[in-house]
Amino acid sequence: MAVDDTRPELLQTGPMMAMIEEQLARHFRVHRLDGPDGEAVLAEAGPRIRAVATGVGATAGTRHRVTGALMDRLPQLEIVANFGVGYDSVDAEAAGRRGVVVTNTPGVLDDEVADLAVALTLSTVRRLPQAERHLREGRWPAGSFPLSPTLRNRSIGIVGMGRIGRAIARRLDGFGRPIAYHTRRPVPDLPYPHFPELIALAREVGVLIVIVPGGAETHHMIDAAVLEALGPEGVLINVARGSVVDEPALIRALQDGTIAAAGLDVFEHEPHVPAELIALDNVVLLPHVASATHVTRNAMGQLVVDNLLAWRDGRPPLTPVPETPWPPHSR
Ligand code: A2R
Repeated sequence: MAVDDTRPELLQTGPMMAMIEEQLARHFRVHRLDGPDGEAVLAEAGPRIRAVATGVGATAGTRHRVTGALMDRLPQLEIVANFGVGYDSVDAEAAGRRGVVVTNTPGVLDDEVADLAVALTLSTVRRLPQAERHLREGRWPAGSFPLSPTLRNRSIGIVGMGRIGRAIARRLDGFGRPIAYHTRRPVPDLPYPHFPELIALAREVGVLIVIVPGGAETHHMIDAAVLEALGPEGVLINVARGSVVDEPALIRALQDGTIAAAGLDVFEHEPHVPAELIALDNVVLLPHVASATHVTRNAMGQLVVDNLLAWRDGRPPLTPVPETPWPPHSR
């Protein structure tokens, strides 16, 4: 390290967008955990690392998760900047105990993810990809595409009513269908009925849209019993995290008609999608693209960098997660 290089040392856990990597390289001395010998990087630079940039989210292998064990190797660590609003690949509780602040990228992707959630809902209920395949495969001259289910006779349940859940509800308001939701605590001043029990909401609605954070609290909250309650006309939409849905139970429910259909942007073991799901005709499958537009991913990337620069300049991080509020003495 050059003697006059005072840039803070930063650990990058995996590949990030070019616009992030360029700025990190300008403002920090970057060490890569995903290089040929991450262990050697940790052993050599770990004691000097003060910041981590991470963003592989749900697709992370265990190696790239920011665990308490990794933080133990980084005794000078002060900040973990996560790309994505979901930060289930960072142990935020462990960070909080060590006085490390974790930041994520909330807000800048709400509308994009909500747009996608609505598109996926309509695609799944109206079977739009299947209809397109009918046309592309030249089957139209031989017969019209079969009539589809509809949103017209359904109420919609939203599981999670945070920033993104509310953006979804605002859009669906325009569809003229009843909306209800499940969270642990009711949201004040919201016009929709709150269901404290998820299973009761599932029983009530024809579409269940899942938009809660991943992690231990929500692991497999959509299980066989919830799917059973959703029923044979029911449609499940998951734009949250794959871990929230018991995927084998969902596959069985789709195969045996326990529910009608599912639209999934996320999976338990991304980027691996079970062959049983791909074989089904009553699913719409997307490769985790809800926030994946140039505009929104750039906004998310800039927020990662801006959080790190704020910390470097001694200003408060812009978007600390609730487990690590700022300033630290408010914890
Ligand atoms: O339960 P509450 O009252 O904290 O409401 C939050 C809800 N939520 C849950 N609902 C039921 N059971 C749980 N165990 C549970 N844990 C959290 O999820 C709140 O209504 C919502 C989360 O809202 P935000 O923190 O504003 O998150 P945002 O920005 O809407 O994103 C949600 C997730 C991300 O974490 C990514 O994994 C995914 O969407 O893309």
